[in-house]
Amino acid sequence: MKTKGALIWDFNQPWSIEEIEIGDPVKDEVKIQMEAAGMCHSDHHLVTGDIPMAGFPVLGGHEGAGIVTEVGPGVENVAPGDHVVLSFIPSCGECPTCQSGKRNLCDLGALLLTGTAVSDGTHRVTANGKPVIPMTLLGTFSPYMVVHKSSVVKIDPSIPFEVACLVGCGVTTGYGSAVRSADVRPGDDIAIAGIGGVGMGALQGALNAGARNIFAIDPVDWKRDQALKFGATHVYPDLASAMMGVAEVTHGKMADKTIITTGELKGEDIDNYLNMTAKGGTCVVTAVANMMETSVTLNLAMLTLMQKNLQGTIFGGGNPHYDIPQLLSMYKAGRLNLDDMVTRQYKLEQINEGYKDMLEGKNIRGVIRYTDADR
Ligand code: CXF
Ligand code: ZN
Repeated sequence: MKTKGALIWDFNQPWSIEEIEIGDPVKDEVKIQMEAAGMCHSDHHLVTGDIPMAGFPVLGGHEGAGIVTEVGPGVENVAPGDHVVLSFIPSCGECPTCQSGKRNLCDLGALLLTGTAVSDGTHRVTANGKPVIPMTLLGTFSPYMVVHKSSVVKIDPSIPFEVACLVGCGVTTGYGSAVRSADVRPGDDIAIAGIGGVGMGALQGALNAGARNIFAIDPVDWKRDQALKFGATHVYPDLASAMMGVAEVTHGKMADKTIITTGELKGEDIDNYLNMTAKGGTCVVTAVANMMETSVTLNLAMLTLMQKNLQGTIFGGGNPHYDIPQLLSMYKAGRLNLDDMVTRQYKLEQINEGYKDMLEGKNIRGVIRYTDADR
């Protein structure tokens, strides 16, 4: 079918809304009418080239929620009419890694940046006959998608789409960074750097896990106010002031766990984050740096002598097929505030405005809300 999508054709160019063609679902594929798509910082990483996809044009978007309209043969996890969230990481449940329990590290993840369909290795999306690379095998910046069943998670239909889409990446990544990767324990002091969709997910994870102090670091005044509203105990505009504040509050112990959820990460910052972390503590690296960056500033002796852990994480170390419905059930039970994380809603045509707002720190999360007028 012909539809439209937000594409980028080269680095550092604006998103361009253009006609695209999406193939019908083949074996193991699901067609979805999209209702909402979250604007995560990682889509902007495609624009800057920090995360390069296999080529151009790229169809953006990896946070989304919608309604299944059609399924190909072999699809049993969802049926037409089901409400679903797209997981930015596929999780097949069958590969050796999934079988070992590491569902966020599914072997299908190898295809994440290639743009070729899991089912048959071809391109499901084209523009003027040219293959289009959908972000993380999805491409939620289009009112319709055809994707592999391993990226599709059925949800409770009573959840509004504009909040449901957040658990396809940001919230689940942040929440899991706290409760799984950092293993926040009751009474822990937690530092979180970067208060966007991921950071606010981490903050809520730390809160629910029983953190004592939550130190939120963000240069934007309004985001620090939001962090306090969501349960942070102390806020700081930058690393230097946070270092002094955390030292004072913890009497020099520092944060048991530090979680880095900034939009951009530099190798030279790592030592500062480890200095903010207590001896025996864990620094969780959730933020994504430029893929070519290999240099890190790190006092190796202190890493050893203070017995610190430096822990990378993707999708919060969780299982999309478990965590997505679980977090939405917590939202429904009033234990997870997703409503206040959706700062603004946009039309697909306003995507560049949405990303400008994100870069200016105006949004915790901006969400594209599709209507019939988009289709
Ligand atoms: C990213 C991680 C790197 C690949 C693209 C998606 N995660 C979420 O924003
Ligand atoms: Zn994301």
